[in-house]
Amino acid sequence: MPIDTRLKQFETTWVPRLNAPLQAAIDQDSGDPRLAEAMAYSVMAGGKRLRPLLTVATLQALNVPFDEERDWRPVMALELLHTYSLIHDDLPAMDNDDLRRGEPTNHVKFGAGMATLAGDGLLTLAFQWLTATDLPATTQAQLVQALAVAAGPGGMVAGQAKDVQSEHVDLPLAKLRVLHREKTGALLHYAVQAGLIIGQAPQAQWTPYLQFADAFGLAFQIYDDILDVVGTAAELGKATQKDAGEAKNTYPGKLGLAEANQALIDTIQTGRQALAALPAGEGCDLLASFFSYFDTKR
Ligand code: GRG
Repeated sequence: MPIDTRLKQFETTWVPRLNAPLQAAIDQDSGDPRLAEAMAYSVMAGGKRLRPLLTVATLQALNVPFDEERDWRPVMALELLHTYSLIHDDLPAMDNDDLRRGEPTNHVKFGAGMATLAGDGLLTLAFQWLTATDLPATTQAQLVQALAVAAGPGGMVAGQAKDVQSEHVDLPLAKLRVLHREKTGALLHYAVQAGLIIGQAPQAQWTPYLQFADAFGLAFQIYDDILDVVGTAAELGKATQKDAGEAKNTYPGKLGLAEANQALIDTIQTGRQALAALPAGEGCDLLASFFSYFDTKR
């Protein structure tokens, strides 16, 4: 099966299944209707669910069946946390964006105070959901620890702090890499790690999965930067070197568009090589299919 078909089939099956209980679960766990509305507004706004999909795919690669009752909340916790990061990133005090996924941002709709609280609520609820499960207590503790490391001041928040400080600074590529790894890569790393923890895979088996996750995270960042420079995927062929040069703290800004594209291709190759260490089969092919998110045909 072509890898993009495999990914599309996986999304068609799993995105509706992961989404179905969300609204009711957020309502049930919120003590204030307006807060619940603000939280659900962004969670239900049409995100790709990339991170929980990676967790479910990792469980499939481990041949661990998904138990709705036990696994849904811990798996979706990461989507709550990801949504918090987007809401806070859009706030007037940060990027001050009016639109996200083509709709008014949370603070435009609910005001900056309520948007801040919606983000706070989602961040906290994520950790509640990691422990709202019959998984063993040690597994729950591992999930809490790993997500705190990925999302906190040693991970995503550190990346965001570097981003805030570098607005008018031309970063060298090595520093840009660290910023991206923390800001975006850490949560994608955790998405796969969560599958390994929930699936209770022995740590001796983790390395190729996490190498795949880190290659995927880096490819995601390079691709996001390329799209930032060239606009939509349909316009990829039309971007010029001048466009790339104007976007300073991006991979195309540092490397030029052609070299950034080559770095994307090389990174995908590294991720595929990591997966080659896993037992061949459906699960392994499914993880590889995630690379079809990136259009490298330029
Ligand atoms: C505010 C602490 C704090 C952190 C914010 C993740 C982040 C840090 C900011 C988002 C800025 C941004 C656009 C980063 C690029 C990578 C990224 C996270 C893109 C959005 O992820 P997708 O494509 O989004 O998975 P959807 O909309 O599908 O959920």
